[in-house]
Amino acid sequence: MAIGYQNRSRVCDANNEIKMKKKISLIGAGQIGGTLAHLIALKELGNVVLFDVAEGIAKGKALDIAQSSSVDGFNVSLQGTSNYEDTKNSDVIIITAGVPRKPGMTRDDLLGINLKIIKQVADGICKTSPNAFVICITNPLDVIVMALQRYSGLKKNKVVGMAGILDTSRFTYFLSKELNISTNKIKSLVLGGHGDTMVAMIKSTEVDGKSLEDLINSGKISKKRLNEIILRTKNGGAEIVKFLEKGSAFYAPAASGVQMAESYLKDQKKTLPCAAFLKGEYGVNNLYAGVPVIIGKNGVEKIIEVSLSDEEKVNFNKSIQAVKDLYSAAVKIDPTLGKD
Ligand code: TXD
Repeated sequence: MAIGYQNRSRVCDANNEIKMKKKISLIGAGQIGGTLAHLIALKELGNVVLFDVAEGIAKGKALDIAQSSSVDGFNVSLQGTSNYEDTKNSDVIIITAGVPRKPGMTRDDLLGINLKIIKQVADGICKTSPNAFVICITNPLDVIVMALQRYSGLKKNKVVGMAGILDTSRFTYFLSKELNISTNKIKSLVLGGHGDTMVAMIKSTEVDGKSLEDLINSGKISKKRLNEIILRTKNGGAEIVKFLEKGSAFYAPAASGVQMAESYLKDQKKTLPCAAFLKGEYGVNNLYAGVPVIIGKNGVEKIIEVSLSDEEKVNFNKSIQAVKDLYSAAVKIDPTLGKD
């Protein structure tokens, strides 16, 4: 009798534990969405609802990950669906719905298709989860996250784009290989638009406490080699698309999205490079672009203005212009995006 009672109370505890957990809805259950679900489950960040128009993909991946819970010992619920009602009252929503690039396609080529998709997603989440922290990953990122905020009407500090963490992580990784040093000894930032004009902030990059400029002056790395690394970072996505042939990068993008969600859910107040809404910071108004932000329980809590060298200012402004140009193309596709 006692054993039965103990088992029953353990089951009740486990169920109550699940009920207490945050709710994270993933809109898009593809390569990144499935990886997000797995990482969130392993970290027990919250209960997962995997949403996709291809309902079978969402249900299959949710069930597959759930079946690994006894192996890895996590206790979260996972559900697959194609019904937005199931995503109701989410604490965090991470959006990857859209089509990825094919070899030879630029991120911008995805604009027309993914703009239509993000409108559907915005309609689906704005009423059911008005207070969620929404992380957008779908490309072309800076314009899609701005369209998402416009279409959904959700608060600007609760709608943010993931790209800078990924770009910075790629730059950091390439630098660590070049200098034969662990990535955790490197502090760097890649800002601006998530495209060919992204800007690696050399001035604010530190390697083992030393500035990159010091390393160049002491011959540890040549300017030419550094420029090659910056170019490889800009082409980081295309390099993987070329290898995969079908689909694009998904492990590092998913890990980057989870870092943002965790900083929000645990109020970690991490400073992370993300696509955030600028209201005059960096001289930019009324546009989403990649800048360092503090993410805590209130969403994007502060935009950090780092000092830029003259060259970085020129390159950052070029990147902002590229985002503005692409947003104008989005407004041509859907004029409602032009209204404040
Ligand atoms: O740093 C970044 N932000 C980028 C973003 C890094 C890598 C990939 N980047 C972009 O993320 C990529 O160019 C795509 O636009 C998205 C998602 O990439 P992923 O590799 O996950 O694409 P998949 O595997 O094709 O998954 C997309 C899913 C797929 O299962 C579709 O059925 C689903 O999106 N989909 C939808 N879900 C919900 N609602 C609608 N309308 C919809 N349309 C498609």
